[in-house]
Amino acid sequence: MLVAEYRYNGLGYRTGVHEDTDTDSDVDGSDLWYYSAYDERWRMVATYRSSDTDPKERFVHQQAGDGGFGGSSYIDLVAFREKDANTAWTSASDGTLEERLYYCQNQHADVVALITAAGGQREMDRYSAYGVPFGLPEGDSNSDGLADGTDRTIIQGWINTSAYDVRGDVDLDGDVDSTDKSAVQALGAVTLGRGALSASAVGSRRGNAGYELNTRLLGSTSVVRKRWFIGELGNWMRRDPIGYTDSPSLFSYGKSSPTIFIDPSGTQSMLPLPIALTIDPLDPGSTPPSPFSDSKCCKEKKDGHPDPDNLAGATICCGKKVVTCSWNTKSKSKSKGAQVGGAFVEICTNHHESKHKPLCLCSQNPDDGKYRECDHTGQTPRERKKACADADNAGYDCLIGNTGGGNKKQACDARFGASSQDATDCKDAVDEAEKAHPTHGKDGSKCG
Ligand SMILES: [Ca+2]
Ligand SMILES: [Ca+2]
Ligand SMILES: [Ca+2]
Ligand SMILES: [Ca+2]
Repeated sequence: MLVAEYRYNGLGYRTGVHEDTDTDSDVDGSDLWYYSAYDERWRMVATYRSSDTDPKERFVHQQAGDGGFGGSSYIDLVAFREKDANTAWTSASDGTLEERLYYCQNQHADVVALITAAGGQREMDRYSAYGVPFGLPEGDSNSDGLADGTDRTIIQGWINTSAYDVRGDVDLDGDVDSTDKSAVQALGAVTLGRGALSASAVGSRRGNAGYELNTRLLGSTSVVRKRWFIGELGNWMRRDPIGYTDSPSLFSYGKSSPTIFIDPSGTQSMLPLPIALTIDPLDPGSTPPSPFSDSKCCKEKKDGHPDPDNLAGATICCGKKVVTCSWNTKSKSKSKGAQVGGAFVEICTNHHESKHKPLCLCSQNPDDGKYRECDHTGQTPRERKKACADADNAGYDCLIGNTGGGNKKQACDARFGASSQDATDCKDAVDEAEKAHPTHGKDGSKCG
């Protein structure tokens, strides 16, 4: 007996789906074919029923960058879906897509909530590590996967005590009241829970990492471009078509670290874009530095330095981007004065590094494709010396300016009061700043 059949185009896009739409437990001539339309990035943008001329649904994806038409968003971030909701899914499209649902995806790109055009909740989902969904229907106030009488009793309790719980606030207007309860009541009983992504009335199919789930098949199988993925097994359904590039195991998913990696191509693990920008994948619980990429490059630079405590700043290549780093010089004392001293050293370090910045070039190494350390390629040695001297002078001018001019040590006394702790810390900070640039001479003679 035929359970389902599919059609693909020459590029491997799944274009046709033939499943048991009349629910008589077979797939035959009385079941409808549905056809998918794709954009140039292999994203499904519309579904057509049979030979209808109008779609039953269409999707708009996030396109961050370049005026809203760029490729900076993760490929499977859905902004919203519009659906022909006033006719049954199996009826011909009437050409008007009256229902819009907004898709909310977490930092792993899993679809975790659907929001109506009016701003209310529709349903939520959570996922196992390998993407088996746990559907939470609208009004499921105890998160057991069922929306039923028990939930309405709970919601009535919240109403009685003026308690707030977002699971009961189905219209998301900031309260739990009789309007919310009536909305839930009108839906009747809905059962989702483990393995069930979406209520039939909602009909969402986008699940973990935004993949398209085959919701009519048993289990959690997703169509992920080059391959199908089986959530319950945590494996791909077939070998990696590009071989061992991604992993020594041809069936394993996301380098066996599915909470970190995703694989929208079906051939190559990757970090979801928001994670790549905000979270250290090797320490996902850490507080994201801001801005991540710059501070990460600066941290690596400092960690890799033979004497990191004496490094006040640097101008480096972060990929192909030039980044100016400054590290508050190590304060010997924890007193307030040391912090003041450290802070102005940091400001002056920035003055110094900002002189380097426009002259720094980041060229790509043709051998390994990596970007070389910032250099002043293209400048003559004389020009390079002058640039270094300018940078050093900018730093020293800044320090002297901040300490009142003249002798830096005396200036610290003048600024903070002779023999005060603040003045001592200020002098320490100046000493540390000088030590931080042991290879820089004021005339640029030692500049590299
Ligand atoms: Ca059938
Ligand atoms: Ca309609
Ligand atoms: Ca419930
Ligand atoms: Ca409400």
